[in-house]
Amino acid sequence: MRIDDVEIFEVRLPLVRSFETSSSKKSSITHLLIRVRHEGLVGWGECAAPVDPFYCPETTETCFHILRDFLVPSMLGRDWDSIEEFVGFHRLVKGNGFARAGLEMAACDLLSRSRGQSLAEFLGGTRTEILSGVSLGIERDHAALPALIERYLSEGYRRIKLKIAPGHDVDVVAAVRGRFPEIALQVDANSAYTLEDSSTLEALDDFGLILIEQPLAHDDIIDHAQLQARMKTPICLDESIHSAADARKAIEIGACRIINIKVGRVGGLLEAKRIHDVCREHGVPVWCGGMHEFGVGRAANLAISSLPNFSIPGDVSGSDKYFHEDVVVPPIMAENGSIPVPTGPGLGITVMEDRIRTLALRSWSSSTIT
Ligand code: OSB
Ligand code: MG
Repeated sequence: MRIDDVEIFEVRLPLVRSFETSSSKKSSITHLLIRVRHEGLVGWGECAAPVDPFYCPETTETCFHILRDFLVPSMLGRDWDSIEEFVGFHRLVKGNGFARAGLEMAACDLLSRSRGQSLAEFLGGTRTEILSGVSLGIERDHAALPALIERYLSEGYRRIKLKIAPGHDVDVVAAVRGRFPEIALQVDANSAYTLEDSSTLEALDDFGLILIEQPLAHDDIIDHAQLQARMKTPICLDESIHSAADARKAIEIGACRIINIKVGRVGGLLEAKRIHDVCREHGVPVWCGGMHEFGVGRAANLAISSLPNFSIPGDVSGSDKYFHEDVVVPPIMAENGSIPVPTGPGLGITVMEDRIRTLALRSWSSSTIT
């Protein structure tokens, strides 16, 4: 395989409902879509870094820079036979997982398409549908939250995730649990607390939560291990895990009992699969997190979620939870809290290329490299 040219498109879609976390508030999503071509075959990838550095250090802008100036030039026109070999072209690039993942996703789409395989098959997936949950942002209007939860439950979603932040935690969880005693419920702090807040976090043990996601710093596992030793509720790490080595260390020191895998955060599908495998060896379940992906990244999330150890519902919801109109057809939709894993070649979706070209706020083509 060989990639002859690459195009990058910056696309913004308004969110159906604005989304607030302990670290940011958004009413639209801006991601990079990456088109790679080999002869008559096209592959697509999505770079799902946020516009701001409040979830992780990368942003849309850093991804554009790293792709254009480093990742694309180091692989363009070179031959490769496997994804292992492809990612090897970028082994000197430190960090920048979202940028690497976007290009690797396009390469995986291209390679699996050329083999007539679905991406899920290519990755060794076994599930034909994935269990779907929803992630709800911080709702300042507390009265609106029950109706919102009711709506997603009635649509069949398997579990509800609430964002928490200091001053918006135990009371909110207690109210939701009081109103919905039986539902599968979990919370995500996006690293808003420190060990000094242990008593607040320990109070969350009373609500039968499936897990508490990333309560402490984005770059910590040591304090998480201390906190986990004091809490019954499993800690799930998101921001702190960037590789299979990170996952192994976090599990070995007892920093978490569950891991959230995001393809972008960990630098691509290959590393996501390695994390899945390490967790499986240690008896640690995983689930697929989300970054409000468009249909391209969402299709990749479905493919990785088809691996056997993705045994608890993830944050990959139907496209209609996020956008009025997506960039792929047909839009990826949940039914009764499940989403079918695409079976067509590659990502198994049809990318609306004309729409992407029309929407692009900015684009770049490798054919401009001289
Ligand atoms: O921490 O899981 C997170 C969205 C953006 C950045 C970080 C997170 C999230 C979500 C939304 O929780 C997940 C989704 O529905 O795509
Ligand atoms: Mg999270």
